Amino acid sequence: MAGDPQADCLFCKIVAGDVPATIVHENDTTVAFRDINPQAPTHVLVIPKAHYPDAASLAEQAPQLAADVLATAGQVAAAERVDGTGYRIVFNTGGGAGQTVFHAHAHLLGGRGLNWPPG
Ligand code: DGP
Repeated sequence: MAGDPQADCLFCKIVAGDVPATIVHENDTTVAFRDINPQAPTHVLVIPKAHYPDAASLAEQAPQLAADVLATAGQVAAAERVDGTGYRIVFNTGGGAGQTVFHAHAHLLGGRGLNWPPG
């Protein structure tokens, strides 16, 4: 069923506590943890606890949960004190765009200058 945990999903394992992560924020529906390969001084991944393979399917099938992910990202940005200088929220969607983990996640990037367009 949509949203159910997937046994072979790394981020479902982080949600379950079966894979360790540096969690910076958690609520009933979302978890935020530091990226293992940070691309900025603040690089936090914000995920829904439920499994959806990408941002588009999340928004289509669970729009309130997509909103929760964005709200959590904003709260983490404030807690990390990058809200004043600006930050970026990125959803890589599809392998051609660099998505490697197929559990929807927002990259929250901040703490340095961010170029546009992104690479
Ligand atoms: P993407 O390439 O957009 O699918 O982003 C996946 C991100 O997940 C990537 O920046 C690296 C991060 N990542 C991969 N494995 C782990 C892990 O085991 N722990 C943590 N904290 N991050 C991971």
